[in-house]
Amino acid sequence: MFKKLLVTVAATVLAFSAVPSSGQAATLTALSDNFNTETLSLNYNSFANWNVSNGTVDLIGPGFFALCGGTRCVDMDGSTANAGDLTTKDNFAIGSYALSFRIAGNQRGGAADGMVVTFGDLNELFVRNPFDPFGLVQRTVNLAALDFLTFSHNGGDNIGILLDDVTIRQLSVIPLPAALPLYGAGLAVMGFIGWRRKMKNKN
Ligand SMILES: [Ca+2]
Ligand SMILES: [Ca+2]
Ligand SMILES: [Ca+2]
Repeated sequence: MFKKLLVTVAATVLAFSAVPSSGQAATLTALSDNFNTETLSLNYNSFANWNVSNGTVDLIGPGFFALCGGTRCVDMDGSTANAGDLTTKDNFAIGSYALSFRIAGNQRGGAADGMVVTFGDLNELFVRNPFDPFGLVQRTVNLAALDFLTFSHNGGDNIGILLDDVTIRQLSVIPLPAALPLYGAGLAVMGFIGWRRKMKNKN
C-alpha cells in the first residue's frame, strides 16, 4: 500500500516536471502554427503559442475579414491605432534553425506596411505593398543563446501585414558559425585523403 502510494507520488512528480504548467515558458526546438484554431477577434490576445505586447493584433478569417485565402491569419496591426508585437510564449534552444512564414500586404489599401522580424541573428525589416499576395519567406537563423521569435509591426493605422503559417525547425544543435569551421575542416581532411590517394596511385 505504502509502496503503491510512493509510486503514485513519484509518477505525479514526474508528470508535473515533464509538462510545464500553463504560463510557464518552456524551451523548444520546433514550432508550427497556422492560427486556424484561434478565435476570430479584433485586438486578439489569447494565442496558444504567442503573447501580444506593445499594441494589438487582429485574428481574422472567413466570416470576419476574409483576407487570408480561406484560412485564419493575423492582421499584425490591430484595431487600437497601435500595431503590436507577436512573440513566442516559449524560447528556443541554442542551435541553427529553418524559419519560414507567409506574409501578405494588408489587402485593404493605404500605404505600404513594415514589420521587423527578430530571432537569433535575424533582424530583418519586411515591407509589403497593400495588395501584395501571400508569399513564403524562408530564413536560416542562428541562436547563440536562448531566444524568442518576435514579429513587430510598425505604425498603427489598424491595417497591417497579414501573417500565417509560421514554422521553426532546428537544423543543428550547434549554431552555424560554430559548425561551419568544423564542416570546413572535415572537407579539408577529405581533400587531403583524396590527394594522398592520387599521389599513391601515381607512384
Ligand atoms: Ca491560417
Ligand atoms: Ca486591423
Ligand atoms: Ca498600415
